Amino acid sequence: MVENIIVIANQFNIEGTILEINNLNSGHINDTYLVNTNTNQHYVLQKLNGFVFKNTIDIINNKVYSSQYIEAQVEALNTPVKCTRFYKTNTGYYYYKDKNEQYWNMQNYIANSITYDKAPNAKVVFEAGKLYGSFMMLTKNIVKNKIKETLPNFHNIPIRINQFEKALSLASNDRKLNADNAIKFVLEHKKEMCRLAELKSKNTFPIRITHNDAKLANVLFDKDQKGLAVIDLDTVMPGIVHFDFGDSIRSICTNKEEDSNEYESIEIQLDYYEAFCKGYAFYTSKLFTDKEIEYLPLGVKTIVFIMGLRFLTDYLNNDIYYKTNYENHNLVRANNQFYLLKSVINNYDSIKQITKTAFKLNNIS
Ligand code: GN1
Ligand code: MG
Repeated sequence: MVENIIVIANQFNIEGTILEINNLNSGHINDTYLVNTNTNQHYVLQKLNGFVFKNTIDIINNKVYSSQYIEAQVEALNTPVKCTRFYKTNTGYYYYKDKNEQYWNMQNYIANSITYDKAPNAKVVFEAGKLYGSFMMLTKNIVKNKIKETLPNFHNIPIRINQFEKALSLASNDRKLNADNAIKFVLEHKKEMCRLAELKSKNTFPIRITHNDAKLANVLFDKDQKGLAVIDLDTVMPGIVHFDFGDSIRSICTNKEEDSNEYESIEIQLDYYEAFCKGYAFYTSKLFTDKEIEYLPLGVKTIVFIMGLRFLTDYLNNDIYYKTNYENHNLVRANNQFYLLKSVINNYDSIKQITKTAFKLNNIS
Protein backbone atom coordinates (compact mmCIF):
# COMPACT_ATOMS: atom_id res chain seq x y z
CA MET A 1 0.00 0.00 0.00
CA VAL A 2 1.44 3.33 -1.05
CA GLU A 3 1.27 6.02 1.59
CA ASN A 4 0.28 8.96 -0.56
CA ILE A 5 -2.65 7.08 -2.05
CA ILE A 6 -4.27 7.14 1.38
CA VAL A 7 -3.76 10.88 1.49
CA ILE A 8 -5.39 11.15 -1.93
CA ALA A 9 -8.28 8.85 -1.00
CA ASN A 10 -8.89 10.93 2.11
CA GLN A 11 -9.53 13.97 -0.05
CA PHE A 12 -12.89 12.42 -0.93
CA ASN A 13 -15.95 12.73 1.22
CA ILE A 14 -16.63 9.04 1.86
CA GLU A 15 -17.94 7.22 4.91
CA GLY A 16 -15.76 5.49 7.46
CA THR A 17 -12.03 5.22 8.02
CA ILE A 18 -9.81 3.84 5.29
CA LEU A 19 -8.18 0.57 6.36
CA GLU A 20 -6.45 -0.61 3.23
CA ILE A 21 -5.96 0.28 -0.44
CA ASN A 22 -5.14 -2.39 -3.03
CA ASN A 23 -4.32 -2.21 -6.71
CA LEU A 24 -7.17 -3.65 -8.79
CA ASN A 25 -4.99 -4.26 -11.87
CA SER A 26 -7.91 -3.67 -14.18
CA GLY A 27 -7.87 -1.97 -17.55
CA HIS A 28 -5.14 -0.99 -19.99
CA ILE A 29 -5.15 2.73 -19.33
CA ASN A 30 -5.95 4.05 -15.85
CA ASP A 31 -4.69 3.05 -12.39
CA THR A 32 -7.51 1.63 -10.30
CA TYR A 33 -7.55 0.86 -6.56
CA LEU A 34 -9.97 -0.77 -4.16
CA VAL A 35 -10.38 1.26 -0.98
CA ASN A 36 -11.49 -0.77 2.04
CA THR A 37 -13.00 1.07 4.96
CA ASN A 38 -14.18 0.06 8.41
CA THR A 39 -17.81 0.25 7.15
CA ASN A 40 -19.66 -2.12 4.82
CA GLN A 41 -19.16 0.30 1.98
CA HIS A 42 -15.93 0.05 0.00
CA TYR A 43 -14.83 2.32 -2.83
CA VAL A 44 -12.99 2.39 -6.14
CA LEU A 45 -10.36 5.09 -6.52
CA GLN A 46 -9.06 5.84 -9.98
CA LYS A 47 -6.19 7.87 -11.37
CA LEU A 48 -6.99 8.94 -14.91
CA ASN A 49 -4.25 8.55 -17.49
CA GLY A 50 -3.39 12.11 -18.52
CA PHE A 51 -1.62 10.95 -21.69
CA VAL A 52 -4.81 9.36 -23.04
CA PHE A 53 -7.37 11.64 -21.44
CA LYS A 54 -6.25 15.19 -22.21
CA ASN A 55 -9.52 16.93 -21.34
CA THR A 56 -9.89 15.16 -18.05
CA ILE A 57 -12.49 17.45 -16.53
CA ASP A 58 -14.85 16.84 -19.45
CA ILE A 59 -14.29 13.09 -19.01
CA ILE A 60 -15.19 13.32 -15.35
CA ASN A 61 -18.23 15.47 -16.12
CA ASN A 62 -19.38 12.87 -18.68
CA LYS A 63 -18.93 10.08 -16.14
CA VAL A 64 -20.71 11.86 -13.34
CA TYR A 65 -23.55 13.12 -15.53
CA SER A 66 -24.18 9.76 -17.21
CA SER A 67 -24.04 7.83 -13.93
CA GLN A 68 -26.52 10.21 -12.30
CA TYR A 69 -28.77 10.06 -15.33
CA ILE A 70 -28.69 6.26 -15.43
CA GLU A 71 -29.39 6.03 -11.71
CA ALA A 72 -32.45 8.26 -12.08
CA GLN A 73 -33.72 6.21 -15.02
CA VAL A 74 -33.14 2.94 -13.19
CA GLU A 75 -35.37 4.22 -10.40
CA ALA A 76 -37.96 5.77 -12.69
CA LEU A 77 -38.30 2.66 -14.87
CA ASN A 78 -37.74 0.19 -12.07
CA THR A 79 -35.02 -1.57 -14.07
CA PRO A 80 -33.13 -4.27 -12.15
CA VAL A 81 -29.72 -2.72 -12.78
CA LYS A 82 -27.19 -1.26 -10.37
CA CYS A 83 -24.99 1.73 -11.03
CA THR A 84 -21.97 3.27 -9.42
CA ARG A 85 -22.04 6.73 -7.90
CA PHE A 86 -19.27 9.29 -7.84
CA TYR A 87 -18.17 11.07 -4.67
CA LYS A 88 -17.09 14.66 -4.24
CA THR A 89 -13.94 15.80 -2.53
CA ASN A 90 -14.11 17.63 0.79
CA THR A 91 -13.84 20.82 -1.21
CA GLY A 92 -16.82 19.95 -3.40
CA TYR A 93 -15.33 18.62 -6.67
CA TYR A 94 -15.89 15.26 -8.34
CA TYR A 95 -12.15 15.05 -8.90
CA TYR A 96 -8.96 15.64 -6.99
CA LYS A 97 -5.94 17.05 -8.80
CA ASP A 98 -2.73 15.87 -7.15
CA LYS A 99 0.63 17.62 -6.96
CA ASN A 100 1.68 16.08 -10.29
CA GLU A 101 -1.46 17.48 -11.93
CA GLN A 102 -2.96 13.97 -12.16
CA TYR A 103 -6.73 13.67 -11.79
CA TRP A 104 -8.39 11.19 -9.46
CA ASN A 105 -12.00 10.20 -8.90
CA MET A 106 -13.84 8.02 -6.43
CA GLN A 107 -16.91 5.83 -6.77
CA ASN A 108 -18.64 3.19 -4.70
CA TYR A 109 -17.67 -0.46 -5.00
CA ILE A 110 -20.61 -2.74 -5.67
CA ALA A 111 -20.37 -5.34 -2.93
CA ASN A 112 -19.71 -9.00 -3.78
CA SER A 113 -19.41 -8.31 -7.48
CA ILE A 114 -17.15 -10.22 -9.83
CA THR A 115 -15.86 -9.69 -13.37
CA TYR A 116 -14.73 -12.16 -16.02
CA ASP A 117 -11.93 -11.88 -18.58
CA LYS A 118 -13.47 -14.73 -20.52
CA ALA A 119 -17.13 -15.75 -20.52
CA PRO A 120 -17.58 -19.05 -18.64
CA ASN A 121 -20.97 -19.96 -20.11
CA ALA A 122 -23.94 -18.78 -22.20
CA LYS A 123 -25.84 -17.55 -19.15
CA VAL A 124 -23.12 -14.99 -18.40
CA VAL A 125 -23.15 -14.00 -22.06
CA PHE A 126 -26.92 -13.49 -22.06
CA GLU A 127 -26.71 -11.43 -18.85
CA ALA A 128 -23.95 -9.25 -20.31
CA GLY A 129 -26.07 -8.70 -23.42
CA LYS A 130 -29.05 -7.71 -21.32
CA LEU A 131 -26.98 -5.21 -19.33
CA TYR A 132 -25.40 -3.55 -22.35
CA GLY A 133 -28.85 -3.45 -23.97
CA SER A 134 -30.23 -1.81 -20.82
CA PHE A 135 -27.47 0.80 -21.07
CA MET A 136 -28.76 1.81 -24.53
CA MET A 137 -32.34 1.89 -23.29
CA LEU A 138 -31.58 3.86 -20.12
CA THR A 139 -29.51 6.50 -21.94
CA LYS A 140 -31.79 6.87 -24.95
CA ASN A 141 -33.18 10.24 -23.89
CA ILE A 142 -30.01 11.89 -22.63
CA VAL A 143 -29.76 15.31 -24.19
CA LYS A 144 -26.78 14.76 -26.46
CA ASN A 145 -25.00 18.04 -25.75
CA LYS A 146 -24.74 17.13 -22.06
CA ILE A 147 -22.14 14.53 -23.03
CA LYS A 148 -18.97 15.81 -24.67
CA GLU A 149 -16.99 14.01 -27.36
CA THR A 150 -13.96 13.69 -25.09
CA LEU A 151 -11.91 11.45 -27.38
CA PRO A 152 -12.67 12.80 -30.85
CA ASN A 153 -12.48 10.19 -33.62
CA PHE A 154 -12.15 7.39 -31.09
CA HIS A 155 -13.72 4.87 -33.48
CA ASN A 156 -12.99 6.75 -36.70
CA ILE A 157 -11.59 4.06 -38.98
CA PRO A 158 -9.94 6.27 -41.65
CA ILE A 159 -8.18 8.21 -38.89
CA ARG A 160 -7.09 5.01 -37.14
CA ILE A 161 -5.69 3.83 -40.48
CA ASN A 162 -3.77 7.12 -40.85
CA GLN A 163 -2.33 6.68 -37.37
CA PHE A 164 -1.28 3.16 -38.30
CA GLU A 165 0.36 4.33 -41.54
CA LYS A 166 2.27 7.02 -39.69
CA ALA A 167 3.43 4.52 -37.06
CA LEU A 168 4.46 2.12 -39.82
CA SER A 169 6.58 4.76 -41.52
CA LEU A 170 8.42 5.49 -38.25
CA ALA A 171 8.66 1.96 -36.81
CA SER A 172 11.90 0.10 -36.19
CA ASN A 173 12.82 -2.63 -38.65
CA ASP A 174 12.68 -5.20 -35.87
CA ARG A 175 9.13 -4.39 -34.93
CA LYS A 176 8.04 -4.19 -38.58
CA LEU A 177 9.51 -7.61 -39.22
CA ASN A 178 7.86 -9.14 -36.15
CA ALA A 179 4.53 -7.66 -37.17
CA ASP A 180 4.79 -8.59 -40.83
CA ASN A 181 1.68 -10.81 -40.95
CA ALA A 182 -0.45 -8.37 -39.00
CA ILE A 183 0.63 -5.47 -41.23
CA LYS A 184 -0.27 -7.47 -44.35
CA PHE A 185 -3.65 -8.31 -42.84
CA VAL A 186 -4.41 -4.62 -42.27
CA LEU A 187 -3.41 -3.64 -45.79
CA GLU A 188 -5.62 -6.38 -47.25
CA HIS A 189 -8.72 -5.52 -45.22
CA LYS A 190 -8.60 -1.78 -44.64
CA LYS A 191 -10.86 -0.78 -47.53
CA GLU A 192 -13.75 -3.00 -46.49
CA MET A 193 -13.45 -1.80 -42.91
CA CYS A 194 -14.22 1.80 -43.89
CA ARG A 195 -17.76 0.91 -44.93
CA LEU A 196 -19.35 1.60 -41.55
CA ALA A 197 -17.68 5.03 -41.46
CA GLU A 198 -19.16 5.79 -44.88
CA LEU A 199 -22.64 4.76 -43.73
CA LYS A 200 -22.24 6.84 -40.57
CA SER A 201 -21.19 9.89 -42.55
CA LYS A 202 -24.38 9.56 -44.62
CA ASN A 203 -26.45 9.71 -41.40
CA THR A 204 -27.71 6.15 -41.88
CA PHE A 205 -27.90 5.62 -38.11
CA PRO A 206 -29.12 7.71 -35.18
CA ILE A 207 -26.47 9.14 -32.89
CA ARG A 208 -26.99 7.72 -29.42
CA ILE A 209 -25.14 7.88 -26.16
CA THR A 210 -22.77 4.92 -26.27
CA HIS A 211 -20.37 3.32 -23.83
CA ASN A 212 -17.40 2.87 -26.20
CA ASP A 213 -15.67 0.21 -24.13
CA ALA A 214 -18.49 -2.32 -23.96
CA LYS A 215 -16.31 -5.30 -23.17
CA LEU A 216 -16.89 -8.24 -20.86
CA ALA A 217 -14.52 -6.93 -18.17
CA ASN A 218 -16.76 -3.86 -17.80
CA VAL A 219 -19.75 -5.86 -16.57
CA LEU A 220 -20.21 -6.80 -12.93
CA PHE A 221 -21.90 -10.08 -11.98
CA ASP A 222 -23.08 -11.48 -8.68
CA LYS A 223 -21.98 -14.88 -7.35
CA ASP A 224 -24.88 -16.58 -9.17
CA GLN A 225 -23.68 -15.10 -12.46
CA LYS A 226 -26.54 -12.64 -12.66
CA GLY A 227 -25.56 -9.37 -14.34
CA LEU A 228 -25.42 -6.46 -11.90
CA ALA A 229 -24.01 -3.36 -13.55
CA VAL A 230 -22.11 -1.82 -16.42
CA ILE A 231 -19.01 0.01 -15.22
CA ASP A 232 -16.21 2.17 -16.67
CA LEU A 233 -17.95 5.25 -17.99
CA ASP A 234 -14.64 6.85 -19.09
CA THR A 235 -15.49 6.73 -22.76
CA VAL A 236 -19.24 7.46 -22.70
CA MET A 237 -19.77 9.67 -25.75
CA PRO A 238 -22.24 10.27 -28.56
CA GLY A 239 -21.85 7.61 -31.24
CA ILE A 240 -23.42 4.74 -33.18
CA VAL A 241 -24.40 1.54 -31.44
CA HIS A 242 -22.40 -0.71 -33.76
CA PHE A 243 -19.11 -0.12 -32.03
CA ASP A 244 -20.52 -1.01 -28.62
CA PHE A 245 -22.19 -4.11 -29.98
CA GLY A 246 -19.01 -5.17 -31.78
CA ASP A 247 -16.85 -4.51 -28.73
CA SER A 248 -19.08 -6.77 -26.67
CA ILE A 249 -18.99 -9.53 -29.22
CA ARG A 250 -15.22 -9.46 -29.65
CA SER A 251 -14.65 -9.75 -25.91
CA ILE A 252 -17.57 -11.96 -24.90
CA CYS A 253 -18.08 -14.38 -27.78
CA THR A 254 -14.44 -15.30 -28.34
CA ASN A 255 -13.09 -18.60 -27.01
CA LYS A 256 -9.78 -17.02 -25.93
CA GLU A 257 -8.76 -14.02 -23.84
CA GLU A 258 -7.70 -10.83 -25.63
CA ASP A 259 -4.01 -11.57 -25.23
CA SER A 260 -3.99 -15.30 -25.85
CA ASN A 261 -1.36 -16.29 -28.43
CA GLU A 262 -3.10 -19.55 -29.36
CA TYR A 263 -3.97 -17.85 -32.61
CA GLU A 264 -4.96 -20.86 -34.69
CA SER A 265 -7.65 -21.89 -32.24
CA ILE A 266 -9.23 -18.45 -31.75
CA GLU A 267 -12.80 -18.37 -32.91
CA ILE A 268 -16.14 -16.69 -32.47
CA GLN A 269 -18.51 -18.94 -30.55
CA LEU A 270 -21.83 -18.84 -32.35
CA ASP A 271 -23.81 -20.20 -29.40
CA TYR A 272 -22.47 -17.27 -27.35
CA TYR A 273 -23.23 -14.88 -30.20
CA GLU A 274 -26.83 -16.05 -30.14
CA ALA A 275 -27.05 -15.74 -26.35
CA PHE A 276 -25.61 -12.21 -26.45
CA CYS A 277 -28.00 -11.11 -29.20
CA LYS A 278 -30.99 -12.47 -27.27
CA GLY A 279 -29.89 -10.63 -24.12
CA TYR A 280 -29.16 -7.42 -26.00
CA ALA A 281 -32.43 -7.53 -27.96
CA PHE A 282 -34.38 -7.77 -24.68
CA TYR A 283 -34.19 -3.98 -24.22
CA THR A 284 -33.27 -2.84 -27.71
CA SER A 285 -35.20 -4.74 -30.39
CA LYS A 286 -37.93 -2.08 -30.35
CA LEU A 287 -35.55 0.80 -29.74
CA PHE A 288 -33.23 0.27 -32.71
CA THR A 289 -34.12 1.14 -36.29
CA ASP A 290 -34.09 -1.61 -38.93
CA LYS A 291 -30.97 -0.05 -40.47
CA GLU A 292 -29.16 -0.16 -37.13
CA ILE A 293 -29.98 -3.81 -36.66
CA GLU A 294 -29.12 -4.65 -40.26
CA TYR A 295 -25.55 -3.42 -39.79
CA LEU A 296 -24.82 -4.88 -36.35
CA PRO A 297 -22.80 -7.72 -37.93
CA LEU A 298 -20.71 -5.15 -39.82
CA GLY A 299 -20.12 -3.46 -36.46
CA VAL A 300 -18.60 -6.72 -35.21
CA LYS A 301 -16.16 -6.99 -38.11
CA THR A 302 -15.25 -3.34 -37.92
CA ILE A 303 -14.54 -3.11 -34.22
CA VAL A 304 -12.46 -6.30 -34.15
CA PHE A 305 -10.43 -4.75 -36.95
CA ILE A 306 -10.12 -1.39 -35.16
CA MET A 307 -8.94 -3.03 -31.94
CA GLY A 308 -6.35 -5.11 -33.77
CA LEU A 309 -5.26 -2.00 -35.65
CA ARG A 310 -4.90 0.07 -32.47
CA PHE A 311 -2.85 -2.63 -30.72
CA LEU A 312 -0.67 -2.99 -33.79
CA THR A 313 -0.20 0.78 -34.11
CA ASP A 314 0.85 0.95 -30.48
CA TYR A 315 3.28 -1.91 -31.02
CA LEU A 316 4.83 -0.07 -33.97
CA ASN A 317 4.98 3.08 -31.79
CA ASN A 318 6.96 1.17 -29.13
CA ASP A 319 4.02 0.80 -26.69
CA ILE A 320 3.24 4.36 -25.73
CA TYR A 321 -0.52 4.00 -25.20
CA TYR A 322 -1.60 0.69 -23.67
CA LYS A 323 -0.07 -0.80 -20.56
CA THR A 324 1.92 -3.91 -21.49
CA ASN A 325 3.37 -6.73 -19.39
CA TYR A 326 6.01 -7.99 -21.81
CA GLU A 327 7.87 -6.99 -24.97
CA ASN A 328 5.44 -8.24 -27.65
CA HIS A 329 2.23 -7.87 -25.66
CA ASN A 330 0.59 -5.42 -28.05
CA LEU A 331 1.56 -7.52 -31.05
CA VAL A 332 0.02 -10.60 -29.46
CA ARG A 333 -3.18 -8.63 -28.79
CA ALA A 334 -3.22 -7.41 -32.41
CA ASN A 335 -2.67 -10.88 -33.89
CA ASN A 336 -5.32 -12.26 -31.56
CA GLN A 337 -7.89 -9.76 -32.88
CA PHE A 338 -7.00 -10.44 -36.51
CA TYR A 339 -7.43 -14.19 -36.03
CA LEU A 340 -10.75 -13.52 -34.37
CA LEU A 341 -11.72 -11.37 -37.35
CA LYS A 342 -10.87 -14.23 -39.70
CA SER A 343 -13.28 -16.41 -37.76
CA VAL A 344 -15.97 -13.70 -37.88
CA ILE A 345 -15.53 -13.45 -41.65
CA ASN A 346 -15.74 -17.25 -42.04
CA ASN A 347 -18.94 -17.36 -39.99
CA TYR A 348 -20.52 -14.19 -41.35
CA ASP A 349 -23.60 -15.81 -42.90
CA SER A 350 -24.49 -17.52 -39.62
CA ILE A 351 -23.84 -14.28 -37.71
CA LYS A 352 -26.25 -12.41 -39.96
CA GLN A 353 -28.88 -15.11 -39.65
CA ILE A 354 -28.66 -15.23 -35.85
CA THR A 355 -28.87 -11.43 -35.63
CA LYS A 356 -31.92 -11.34 -37.86
CA THR A 357 -33.73 -13.93 -35.77
CA ALA A 358 -32.80 -12.45 -32.39
CA PHE A 359 -33.84 -8.92 -33.37
CA LYS A 360 -36.80 -10.19 -35.44
CA LEU A 361 -35.69 -8.38 -38.57
CA ASN A 362 -36.84 -9.46 -42.04
CA ASN A 363 -33.95 -8.32 -44.17
CA ILE A 364 -30.34 -8.15 -43.26
CA SER A 365 -27.50 -7.34 -45.62
C1 GN1 B 1 -8.76 0.27 -23.16
O1 GN1 B 1 -8.34 0.68 -20.18
P1 GN1 B 1 -9.49 -0.08 -20.62
O2 GN1 B 1 -9.22 -1.54 -20.53
O3 GN1 B 1 -10.77 0.35 -19.95
C2 GN1 B 1 -9.19 1.21 -24.29
C3 GN1 B 1 -10.34 0.59 -25.06
C4 GN1 B 1 -9.96 -0.77 -25.58
C5 GN1 B 1 -9.51 -1.65 -24.42
C6 GN1 B 1 -9.02 -2.98 -24.94
C7 GN1 B 1 -9.54 4.90 -23.57
O4 GN1 B 1 -9.75 0.22 -22.20
O5 GN1 B 1 -10.67 1.42 -26.18
O6 GN1 B 1 -11.07 -1.38 -26.19
O7 GN1 B 1 -8.47 -1.01 -23.68
N1 GN1 B 1 -9.58 2.51 -23.74
C8 GN1 B 1 -9.11 3.66 -24.24
O8 GN1 B 1 -9.22 -3.97 -24.00
O9 GN1 B 1 -8.35 3.69 -25.19
MG1 MG C 1 -12.25 1.71 -20.52
